[in-house]
Order: sequence, then C-alpha cells, then structure tokens
Amino acid sequence: MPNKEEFLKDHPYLFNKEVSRSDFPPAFFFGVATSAYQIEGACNEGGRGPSIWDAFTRREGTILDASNGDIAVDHYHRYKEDIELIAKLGFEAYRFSISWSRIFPDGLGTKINEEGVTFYNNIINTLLERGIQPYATLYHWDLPLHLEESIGGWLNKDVAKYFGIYADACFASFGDRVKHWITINEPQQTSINGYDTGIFAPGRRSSTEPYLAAHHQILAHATAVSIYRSKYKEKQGGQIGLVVDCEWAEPKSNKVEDKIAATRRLDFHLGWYLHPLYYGDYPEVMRETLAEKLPMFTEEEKALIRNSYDFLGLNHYTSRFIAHTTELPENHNFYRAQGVARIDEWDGGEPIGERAASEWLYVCPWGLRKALVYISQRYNNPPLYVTENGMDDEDTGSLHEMLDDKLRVQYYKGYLAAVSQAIKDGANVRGYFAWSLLDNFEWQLGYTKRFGLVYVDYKNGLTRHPKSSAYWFARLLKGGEDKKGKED
Ligand code: PNW
Repeated sequence: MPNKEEFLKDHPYLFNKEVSRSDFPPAFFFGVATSAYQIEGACNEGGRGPSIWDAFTRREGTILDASNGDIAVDHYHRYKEDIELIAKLGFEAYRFSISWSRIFPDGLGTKINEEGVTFYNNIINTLLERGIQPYATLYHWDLPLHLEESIGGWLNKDVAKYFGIYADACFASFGDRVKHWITINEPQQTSINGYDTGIFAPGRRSSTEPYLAAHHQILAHATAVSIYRSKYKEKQGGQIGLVVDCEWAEPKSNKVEDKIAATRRLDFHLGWYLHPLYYGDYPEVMRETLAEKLPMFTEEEKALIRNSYDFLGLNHYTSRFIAHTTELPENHNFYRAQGVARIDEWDGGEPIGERAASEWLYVCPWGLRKALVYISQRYNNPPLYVTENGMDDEDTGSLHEMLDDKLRVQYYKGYLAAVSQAIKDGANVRGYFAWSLLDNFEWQLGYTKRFGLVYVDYKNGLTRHPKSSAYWFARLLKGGEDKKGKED
C-alpha cells in the first residue's frame, strides 16, 4: 500500500458511466465560484481603497508573470454579461467575494463607501433576477492595505473588531437578499502562504506569525458570526459558516506511524480551524508540538468560537500520501512542525494522479470523498458545501486547444462521482461549486494558469468563450435534455 490497483478497488464509482443529476439528492444544487481580487479589476474605481494584494503584486518578483489584479478580467464592468453566462449554463448558485476595501476603503469602518455597496447590490439583484442564489464570502484574502500598515493586519487582535464592523455593514446592506454568508476563505492559506512561505500577501516569513494570523482569523470569524446571530439571523433567516481548504492526507502505508502521521497532518491542516469552532480550542497534537507558539484562547473567547457556524465549506483540489518523518529541510517550517512527508506517487513511481498545470495539483477524485466523510465523522456531521473544486490548464496560446478541455471534463466527472458517493456514505453535503467561472488572476502564478470553465481571451478584449467543460456542466444541469450540446 498504496498499490494503485488495490487501492482503487475501494472506489468503483470512479469507473461508472457518466454522472447525472439523479446521482444527487433532489435539493442538491450546483454553482460556480470566484473571488473579488481575482476577477473584478477596477482597482481605482468606485471609491475602492487599496488592498494588501495591490501592494504585494507591485513588489518585484512576487508574481510569476509580473502581473496584478488592476484590471483582472474586468468583471466590475462586465458583471451583467458574466451573470448571464452563469444563468445560461444552468448553475443555480454563485459564490463570489466582497472586497472589504470597496465597502470600507481604509478598513477601519469609519465611513461606508456607497458606490461599493451599489456594485454588490447590482450583482445580488442581477443574480436573483436570474434565479441564482448568492453565496457571499466576506474575506477572500484582500485585506484593506491601511489595516496592514496601521495595525499590522492579521497579526493584531484588533483586526477581529474591524472585521466585525465590516461584516455588520454587509449583513445590514445585503442580508435581506443574501441568505448564505461565508466569513473567511481558507484561513490556512493566509496563515501559511501569507506568514510562513511568504508567497501570498503580505509576504512574511516567520515560524511564529502563522499561528497568530490564524488565531485572529478565528476570532474575526467568530465575531462576525456572533453579530449575525444576535442582530440579523432571526430577521433575515440566513446561514453563516467558514470555508476551509483541505488537501486529503492518505497514509502512505499500513504502518501505525504513517497512519498517525496522516491524522496529524489533518489536525494541523483542518483541525487547526475546525477544532476551535467545534471544541473551542486547537487540537491537542498542535498544543503538544507547538507549545508557546500557539496562542491561547480565553474562556470568553472559547465560548465565542465554539459552535460558531451553521455550515462548513470545503475547498478541495488534490491529495497526497503522507508518511511519518523527522527529516525535512529548514525551509519547510510547517511540514517540519507536523513531522510529515508529502508523497505524490503510488508504489512503483506512477504519479498519484494526472498533473494539472499547477505543480501542486494532481487529479485524485477519491480524496474528495474521503475528505467529506472525514469531516462528517470527526465534526458531528455538519451541513457541508463543496465551495471550490477544479483544476487548471497551462496556457498553450491556442484558443482552439484551450476550449477543448478534456482533462477538466474528466476531473469534474470523477470529483462529482466522489461527492455523490460521499453523500451515500452519510456526509451531509448540500451543494457544490466549481472553481472557477472564468480564467482569472491565479495569485502568485498570475495569468499563466487557467482554472475557468469559461476561457478569457487576455489578448483580445477579455472576451469570454465557454470551454467544453462549461457545456458539459450545462448538459448535466439540464439533466441531459439539452440536445443542442456544444454550441460552437
Ligand atoms: C484556492 N492547496 O486556494 C483559492 O481559494 C482560490 O482563490 C484559488 O484560485 C484556487 O484555490 C486555485 O489555486 C488553494 O494546495 C490553493 O491544497 C492551494 C490549495 C488549496 C486551496
């Protein structure tokens, strides 16, 4: 173990025909996801204040193609066309994020920017006119720059208070129509990539700061949830939750130490956030390993964070085999702390799955089933959404080639079959969002990687062209009745 043939015998659903809607419960829905900085552009328009990503992308050497989100895919001006596309493809929900610095340009919550409110009102109203449910994320990595510069961003506990003020303004402005709120997207990526590896804004490299940044994100999340529950929930009748990401960790062998290592990895990755939300504190194994690096919650804070979600969102892309190790290079802070090696091969050396364009992303659909079932079993079967799932292609420069995205269609078939199986296994999964609607600004990789169901022609006026995978989804969502099929 893991021997590929033996292992995959436990996942026969992966070898079935097509997936179809009837593989999912009647109330199950499908959506697409995006985030503000990756698609909006219009960085100096509509009264928007700068975010840490505006500053980070201007630092030399941070972004592979030296690009930024100044224009991105110009969704700010093309939102109507983009929502029309979502509707035409037949998606029932849209997960987008609100840019904090469009609502409060300096992040402090002193004066609300009405133009920003209008922009998101337009988005929400256009979605509802087309029968698409809005799922709004309050924070997808674009902290107002002023908060970073004035108080130290996520390293200062006060950020939780400011996040609460911002969340309150969003609930008040949009909560009559938005019934699903996500506080923070993938706090783990902010903690590790923002403060350990430094590949994301604000680009810091520290062995202690990640734990502080995580601590304050958890408190910020819980502050927003408490405001929603005390002031809005009853009146507005919505739900609020957190989105975490998880690379599935499969033990490399049946050896006890590898099994424990895989569980430890999940505790460091998911448990770091889900344990506090469920039990009121970090996993025991993190306390033991990290000692004084890991901040403490007061009793009052524990009460605030415990049970602070109506649902959980899972962003999932890929998987690894995990082995116990104590030998890792100095620059692998986080994995060293966990004592794990991540392995991307089966026994015999075959890759764990087909490689997408990003070097971290291998296609392993069975990992999504396992991640969903694990969260259900470990955290008392919460309502779950898959809030992101997808893969990227390398830009070959040929529009024709990029539109024929066969591997992406395979990816979605496999991963959706895995979701359907997880539901049969007992996971309470209510909906699924593909990442992403459009090719967009892929953070440190700039525009070199394409995650979209819809191709964006960066050289020709940012025109939109649905890929084969978009038409595949359209057929799935129409239950196979759409005989028109591919329209191009
Ligand atoms: C997500 N991993 O981040 C983000 O929410 C999106 O904004 C981003 O565009 C998308 O993934 C694709 O990268 C993740 O290594 C990045 O497991 C990497 C991982 C997970 C999530």
